[in-house]
Amino acid sequence: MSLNLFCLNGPNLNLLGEREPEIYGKDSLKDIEKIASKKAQELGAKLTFRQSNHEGELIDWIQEARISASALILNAAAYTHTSIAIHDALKTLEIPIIELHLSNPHSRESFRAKSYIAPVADGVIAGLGSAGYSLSVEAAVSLVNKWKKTHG
Ligand code: CA2
Repeated sequence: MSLNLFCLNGPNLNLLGEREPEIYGKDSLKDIEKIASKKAQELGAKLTFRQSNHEGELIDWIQEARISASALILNAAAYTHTSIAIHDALKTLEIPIIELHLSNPHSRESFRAKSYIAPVADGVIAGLGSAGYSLSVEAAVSLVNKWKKTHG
């Protein structure tokens, strides 16, 4: 199994399933990890799935992805809208990057319309709830295979 996908999750996503189910759904992050890992396995990939409430830890993992990952799926949560440091870290990657959100930030408060991730992402999946995680695994595998075809 040569494809290693990183899926990194930002602050407060450890609370999924416990609060605000009307916005983020009923699944816990552990449930989501199980479903997305199964999808990755079906597609011949491994999924490294992590969550942190700390910006610096997320940046350390993004730097680790430079060396160890074939693609990065990132739900940076509120850091999406604030973090130039995460933007800068993502710019150093030469692998496909997918920005992911459970909700659709554009249909919510205006401060969520700004994303520091989108300008450095290959694609964005938002508003599809926990299904977005499996869809982003499919998209990541497809982008890696496309990249391999063009770069040999
Ligand atoms: O929709 C998404 O996935 C978000 O990235 C979630 C972030 C939010 O700041 C972004 O605008 C959109 C918030 C994650 C908070 O997660 C919670 C989960 C359960 C209960 C409370 C918060």
